[in-house]
Amino acid sequence: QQVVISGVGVWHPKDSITNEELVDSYNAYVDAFNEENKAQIESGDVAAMPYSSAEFIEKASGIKSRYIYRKEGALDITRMKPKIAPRADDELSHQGEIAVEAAKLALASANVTADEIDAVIVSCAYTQRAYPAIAIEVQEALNIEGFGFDMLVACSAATFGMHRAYEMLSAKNATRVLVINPELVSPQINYADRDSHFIFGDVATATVLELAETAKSEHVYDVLSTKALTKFSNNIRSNFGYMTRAEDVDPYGPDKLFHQAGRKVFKEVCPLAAAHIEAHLASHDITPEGVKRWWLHQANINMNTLICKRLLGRDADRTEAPIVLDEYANTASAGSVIAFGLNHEDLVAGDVGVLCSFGAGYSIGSLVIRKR
Ligand code: CO8
Repeated sequence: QQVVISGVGVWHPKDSITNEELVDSYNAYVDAFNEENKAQIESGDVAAMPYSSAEFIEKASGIKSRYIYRKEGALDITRMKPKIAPRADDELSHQGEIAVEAAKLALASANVTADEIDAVIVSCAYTQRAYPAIAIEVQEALNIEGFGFDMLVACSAATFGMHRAYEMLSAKNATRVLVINPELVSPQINYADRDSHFIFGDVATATVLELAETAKSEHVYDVLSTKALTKFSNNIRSNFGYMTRAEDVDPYGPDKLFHQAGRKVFKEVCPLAAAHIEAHLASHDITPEGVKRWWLHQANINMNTLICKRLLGRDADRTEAPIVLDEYANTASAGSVIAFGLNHEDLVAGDVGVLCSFGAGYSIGSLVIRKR
């Protein structure tokens, strides 16, 4: 029973923010903060905030721009967060809406209709509520019979979601699975923190997995196997959660938003990811040289360069290891799916590729796939 990926969809909001726009807003915020706290800064009681720089951002990360679901508010120095109007219980939620957009694209790519799906997994870094599951809401919106559930695995949510789909299909618990990654991350970004204000963008991706015998699309990929690894680390963390109310702490404090020790993450995750991928390929007697395409997690261009160099002993070119960071930034778990979605149609039968995520948790998830 060969499990395949038969469709992929990438949806992004229409609004985006360039590095220059982001830095202009952040630096204006810094000026206002430093002016307001002038006396305490001079007495040494408060540290002056430093400026951010568009050149630093591009050099350190490869990011030039990012999409944002609601641009209004995010660059307003009196607000520093997007302004998202709440929706009533009987309206489609924001995250449900972007999940449906990506799902429709993936269904079209797989050449199937929603009534041919019988399981929905919504897997991403955050869900906007605990219940009812966003997946069940999407299931209802698309009129899908069967079952759905949500999963959270931060950066590896998309690959781990595909892993679960692979297992459900192998176990015959489902016949066609829709895995959706509505990465609506902008509400969790601390736009007043220069270390992280530039990192993330909003996007939604989706994939369709099924058995080879039912696949109808033009581009079908056999999933040779899946491999996962997790190792606990506090180096990427958000303490936002339902306990906040009972803890009587500031629900908007910086520790409630995304924060990280970026250097440590870089140093620790790169070797882990390279070793993981090498071992996964070796289990199929495939060497890195035998891989036609690397759809890697998109957190930082220098991480991808280093990981490819470790694997190949040389630099990978942009065709072999596509980078989408310049346009999309880090989109949590969706990065490797965007890279795959935008860069796979030229592969020919027999070409092998690796989809791999790595990041918060730490978590690493890979799929070795081969064009049918
Ligand atoms: N502008 C100017 N200077 C800056 C800025 C800035 N914006 N930011 C930092 N600097 C300064 C620093 O203060 C430092 O100054 P000094 O040398 O005086 O101390 C100097 O620049 C160098 O700083 P770093 O050493 O931190 O710079 P790096 O070259 O390491 O780059 C990165 C920083 C880009 C953060 C890099 O370390 C990195 O990308 N690391 C890997 C991070 C990573 O993979 N993170 C995973 C993210 S988690 C994820 O993908 C999903 C999580 C869930 C989603 C959350 C959504 C909100």
